[in-house]
Amino acid sequence: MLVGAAPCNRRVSASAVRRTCPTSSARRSSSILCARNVSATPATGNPVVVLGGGHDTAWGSYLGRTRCNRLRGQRVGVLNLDAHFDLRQADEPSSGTPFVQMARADQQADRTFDYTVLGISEPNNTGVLFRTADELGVEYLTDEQCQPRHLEAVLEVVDRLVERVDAIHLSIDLDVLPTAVAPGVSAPAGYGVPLETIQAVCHRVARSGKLVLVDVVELLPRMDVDGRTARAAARLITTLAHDALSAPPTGPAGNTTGERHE
Ligand SMILES: [Mn+2]
Repeated sequence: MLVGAAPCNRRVSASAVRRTCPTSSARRSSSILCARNVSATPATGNPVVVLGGGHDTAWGSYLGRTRCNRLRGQRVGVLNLDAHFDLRQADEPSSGTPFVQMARADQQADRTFDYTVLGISEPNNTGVLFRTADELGVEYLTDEQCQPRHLEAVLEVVDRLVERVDAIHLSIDLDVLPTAVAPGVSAPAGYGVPLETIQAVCHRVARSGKLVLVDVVELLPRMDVDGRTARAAARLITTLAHDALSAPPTGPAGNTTGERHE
């Protein structure tokens, strides 16, 4: 199932976009709408794909999945493919805060916050963000550590996550990809993680049978070149849908039907 969120339609400086787009009230209503749609889906066990919008979309996804009966009592791991931690401590929610919001909410609800990020760009995350990540026990690899020559090590991180959780919430921020592949984002990457690595990670997660929720965020169509960012996103979604629906059933969190959906 596909769920859409409010599109990001302005481009100023990268940091400003991440703070201001969309507006706070639009962001709140978008999160509520997204949460309703995600929580209302279903018992089929097939993963829900949420299209952003800014990365604040992930907070709506979180609200939805934490209200979903099928996931009650399940340990859900968050895997974020992103150049940024998005762990900014701020009073106002934004595209820079969704994962710290999840950490706080999990703590309040006595749930484990299990957060892994692949593709961190060291120059684009502050020292405070690295400290916050360490305090929260976040596992991460930098963009340099995610180059295809290190693929085995990257997939080991993914396998460890798959092993310790019941279900996976995958969040894909398209700014994790190199600018040449994904120019249509609010904060294009100067270095980036090649599509080859991201595609391999998507295969591995989807084939685990534990994928329940996917966000694909930060697409900025106005700045895209020949639709290449949208095409890369579409390819990843196709991979995830195909592999997840072909994966063997894994129990209550995963694809319980075991059916192949074309
Ligand atoms: Mn992000």
